[in-house]
Amino acid sequence: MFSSVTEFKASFLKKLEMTHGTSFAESTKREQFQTLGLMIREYVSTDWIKTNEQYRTNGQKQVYYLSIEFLLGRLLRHNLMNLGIEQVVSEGLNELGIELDDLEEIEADAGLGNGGLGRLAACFLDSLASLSLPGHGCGIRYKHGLFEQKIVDGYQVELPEQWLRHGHVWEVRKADDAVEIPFWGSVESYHENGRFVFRHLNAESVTAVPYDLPVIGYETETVNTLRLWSAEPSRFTANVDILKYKKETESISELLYPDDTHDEGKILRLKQQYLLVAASLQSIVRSYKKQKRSLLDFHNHVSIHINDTHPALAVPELMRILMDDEGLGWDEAWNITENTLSYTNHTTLSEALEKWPIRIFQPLLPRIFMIIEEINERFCQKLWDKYPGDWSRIENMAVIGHGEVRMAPLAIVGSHSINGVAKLHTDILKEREMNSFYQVFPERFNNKTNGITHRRWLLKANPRLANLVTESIGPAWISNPEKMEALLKFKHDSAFLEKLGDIKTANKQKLAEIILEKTGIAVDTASIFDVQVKRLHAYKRQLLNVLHIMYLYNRLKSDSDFNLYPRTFIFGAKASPGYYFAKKVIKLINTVAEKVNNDPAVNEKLKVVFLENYRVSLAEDIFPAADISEQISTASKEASGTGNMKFMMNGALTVGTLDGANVEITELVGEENIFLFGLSASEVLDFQRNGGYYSREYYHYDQRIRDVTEQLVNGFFPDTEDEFTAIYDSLLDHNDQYFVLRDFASYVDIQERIGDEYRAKDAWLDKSLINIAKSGFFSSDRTIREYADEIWKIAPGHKK
Ligand code: B1N
Repeated sequence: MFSSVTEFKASFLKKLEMTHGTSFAESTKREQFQTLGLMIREYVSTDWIKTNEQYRTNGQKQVYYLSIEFLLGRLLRHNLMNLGIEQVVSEGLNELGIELDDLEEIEADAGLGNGGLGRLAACFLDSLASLSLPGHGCGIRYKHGLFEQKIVDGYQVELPEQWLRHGHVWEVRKADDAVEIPFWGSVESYHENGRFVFRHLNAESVTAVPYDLPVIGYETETVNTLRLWSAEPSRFTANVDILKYKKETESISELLYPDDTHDEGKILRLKQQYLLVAASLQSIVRSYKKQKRSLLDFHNHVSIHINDTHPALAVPELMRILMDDEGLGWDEAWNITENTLSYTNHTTLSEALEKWPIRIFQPLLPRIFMIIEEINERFCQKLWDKYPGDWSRIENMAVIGHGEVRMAPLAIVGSHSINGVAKLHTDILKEREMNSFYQVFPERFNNKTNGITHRRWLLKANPRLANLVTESIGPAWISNPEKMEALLKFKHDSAFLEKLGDIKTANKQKLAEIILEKTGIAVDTASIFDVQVKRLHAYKRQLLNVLHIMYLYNRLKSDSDFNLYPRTFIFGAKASPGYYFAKKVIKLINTVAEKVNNDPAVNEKLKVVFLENYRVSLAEDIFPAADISEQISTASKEASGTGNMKFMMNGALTVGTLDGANVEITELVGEENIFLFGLSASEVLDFQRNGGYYSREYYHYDQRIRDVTEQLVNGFFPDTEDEFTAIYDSLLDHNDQYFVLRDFASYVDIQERIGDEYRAKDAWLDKSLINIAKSGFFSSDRTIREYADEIWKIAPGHKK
C-alpha cells in the first residue's frame, strides 16, 4: 500500500471512502488524517503481530517500563519517517492536492506528561524499538492530558486538554485483556495446607482496560507496545450507588496531575499509581505464564523498570502476586522481586518525595499495606544487625515512619538497581541524599545520563540541518549518532559554516512567522534568539532571566553608549495551577514583555515573547530556531535536564550553570564552547547546609540589583500594585532560596560576552558546529544501550 506513489494514492482513496463513507472531494482534512493513520496502523500490524509472536515463542528477556507519564506528542510524521514511507506518502498526497504538513497539524499532541520525566519515557520507547530491543511501556490513558494554557491579560489560565475528542487513531482497545483491580475492603487470613492464605474481602473492584499503541522503530521490523490503562466500572461490583461508583471509577484515569517535581499527596493519585502497577503486573505475569515457564525463572525473562517512585508499588504488588496468587514463599518471592525490579530517581527536591499517610494508604490498599509492613520489618532487622543501637539511622531509613509509607525507601529496598539521570545527580544521590542507602547497597547505585531521540529532535524537527549533516558525512549518523563527530572536520570551513548559518536563519524565519501569528509580535531574525522553554519552577530560575531583561531595558534607557546586540528573548512555560509563585513569574514575564515591546526607544534591540501552551509539537519548531539555550537552574537542583540536549543538537549555544547534564555537555564541548556562570553545586549545597548567604547584601552592594528588584514593587509597571510583592519578598525577606541575586552579576557578565561573541559570525558558527558534532552522546540510543546492557540485561531481537 506504500510501495509506490500510484499505489498509495489508490489505497488512500479507497480507504477514505470505506472508513468515512465519503468521497474524496467531500472529505475533510480530519477524515484524510484519520484515513492515513488507519492505513499506517494496518501497515504495521503484520510486524506488530510478528514481534509479539517472536517475544512469546523465543523466551527472550523483555523489559517493561512503568511510568505514570508518557509525553508522546504527535505520531504521524514520526511514524512515517520511522517506516521509511514519508516520501511516498508526501508525494502521493501532493498529487491529490493535500499537504502532509496540513494533515500533521490535525493531530492532537498526546500530552500525557508534565515535562522532562514524561518526555524521557517517550524518547526511551523510540530508542528501544529502533534498537530492536524487546521493551514496552506501561502507562495510564488519561482522558485529559496536561492542561491547555491560555494567557489572558498576562495571566495563565488553564483549560481542560481534549486530545481524545476525535479519538486517537493509533490506539487499539483490548477489552479482552482487561484486569480487575481491588480497592478498599479487608483482608482475611487463614492457615491451609501448611501455609497462610490471604483473601481480600468486600473490595470495590475497578476494571482496567488496556489500549495498545504500536511503537514503531526506525528502519526495523520491531514494533513494540505502549499499553495505556483506562479505568472503567467493573461488572463484579454490586450493591453500590451505581452512578456514584461509575463517576468515582472513571475519575481514576480522568486527569493527569499537573505537578512537576512536586507531590500532591491526593488519594486519587494513589489510586492511579496502584491501577497502573496492578494492571501492568497482572498482565505481564499473565503473558509470562503463557510461555509455560517456571515462575522461579521470572527475573531471567522479565525486567520491570520503575520510572521514579510513582510506580514503586510494583514492589509489594509483585510480592502479592507471587505469594497470594502463585503460592510462592516470602524468600522465593523476594528474590524474584529484587532481581526483576529496577528504579530511576529523577530529583532530589524534597517537595517531590512521595510519602503516603497510613490512614489513607491502609484502608485503600489493605493487603498491599500488610506486605509493606513485612518488607519494612525485615529491612529494619537487617539494619539493626548492621547498625546495632543506631535508632536514629534506622528510623530515617525505614520504609514506614512517622505514620507514613515512604516510596523512595520502598523502591530502593525492592530493586537491584538504582540510578540517577546525570553524573552530578548520581554523585549527589550517593554522597548526600541517599548516602545512608548507598552505604548499605553500594552495588545497586549507578548512573545513566539521560538522552533524547535524535530522530524526533533532529531528523524530524530540523530537516534542513539533518540534510546538511547527511550531505556532509553520509547517513550513518542516523543509526549511529555519535558519528556526528565527523562534522568536526568542517571547523573553519567557511562554505560549510555559511550553510549552517543559513539553516539557522531559515529556522528562525519559520519561528518568527509562528510568533507573529500567535502573538502579533514581529521579531527580527537577525537578532539573537535567546530561549528558555521548560516548566516554570523557582529552581529553574526563569526569574533570573527576567531580571536580566529588566536590567538590559534600564541600561538601554539610561546609557546611550550601550551597544546591545539585538536580542529576542523567548519563553515557553506552564506553571502548576496551584503554584502561586510560578504563576506570578509568568505574569512578570508578560508584563515586562508588554513594556519592552511597546517602547520605541528599545524595541529595535530588545523583544520579549511568551509563547503560550508550550508542548512537544511547539517545541519541535522552537529548538531548531534557537541561538542561545538558557539552562540556568540553581546548581544541584536540576537532576539532568533534557531540553539542554535538544538545543545543543540543533546548534544552539548553552548559557548555563554547572548543573545536571550541563556538566557533561561542558566536558564534551570544552569550556570555550559553552557560557558558564554562577555558583557550583557544592557551593550551593554548602550554603544550604552551613548558611552564610544573605541576599540583602547583594541587594545593597549592587545598584543594578536594587534597581530591578525595586521596580517589582514601585509602580514601574503600571497598574500592577501588589502584583509582584511575593516575588520581591522571596528575594529579600525569604533570603532568596535559589540564589538568584547571588548569581545575578555573573549572569549579566556572561550575557554580555555572548553579545560580543555573536558578532564574530564564523567563530560563533564554529562553536555551534562543535555542539552539534558532540551531541551524539546525548542520543537516547546511547542511554538505552546502557540500561539494556547494565540494568535490564536484554538483547536485540531480529533486525531487518
Ligand atoms: O526528570 C527529567 C530530568 O531531566 C529533570 O532534571 C527532572 O527535573 C525531571 C513528580 C517529576 N524529576 N522529577 C519529576 C515529574 C512529575 C511528578 O509528578 C516528579 N520530573 C523530573 C528526566 O530525568
